[in-house]
Amino acid sequence: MNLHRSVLLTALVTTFCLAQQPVAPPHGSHDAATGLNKDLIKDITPADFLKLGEKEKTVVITLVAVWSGANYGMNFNGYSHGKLTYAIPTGWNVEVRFVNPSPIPHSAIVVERDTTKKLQMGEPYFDKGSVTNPAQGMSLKKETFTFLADEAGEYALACGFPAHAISGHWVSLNVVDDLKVPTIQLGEAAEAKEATK
Ligand SMILES: [Cu+2]
Repeated sequence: MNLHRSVLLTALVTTFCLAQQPVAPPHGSHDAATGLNKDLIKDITPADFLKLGEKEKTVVITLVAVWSGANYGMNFNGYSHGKLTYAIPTGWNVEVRFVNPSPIPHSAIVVERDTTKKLQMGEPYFDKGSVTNPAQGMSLKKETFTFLADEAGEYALACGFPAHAISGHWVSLNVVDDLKVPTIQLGEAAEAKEATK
């Protein structure tokens, strides 16, 4: 190979390599390995998973998809297969702040517990009990929805993206008569903790 060709080849290889570099996002909080936009969750701690709302009989649930790598990212707040349990008194308003910091689409929808065994979640059990388009999912985004938990029963906060719930992408939601304060139980062995402001 003559010098000319060698220099040209080096230049081509260099250009190719530079083209393969990930483009830096404007805020530098984008994790190149996972694609997570950590800006979306930087202020969220486990204390935010359940909080009392400002108004009477309102509660705020923060539900983060891909909180960790658990269950291949198909978790909410780090838990899958119903192993995080929310209990809400019947007749309370529930505000769900759903966040998906990952580029993989996920969503959130309230369904009856048994529905999580299906491939498709269908319509939310309670009126307005899901993000806008749960079957389509959303990535690198957040959306809040509020519903009235007006019927006691065993439900799930599930991912509505096809086949995610059956793969474990759901947590438990119980609507309970005669309960005074909403509670959260992080894991089957843990004690249920009452919501505070
Ligand atoms: Cu999902």
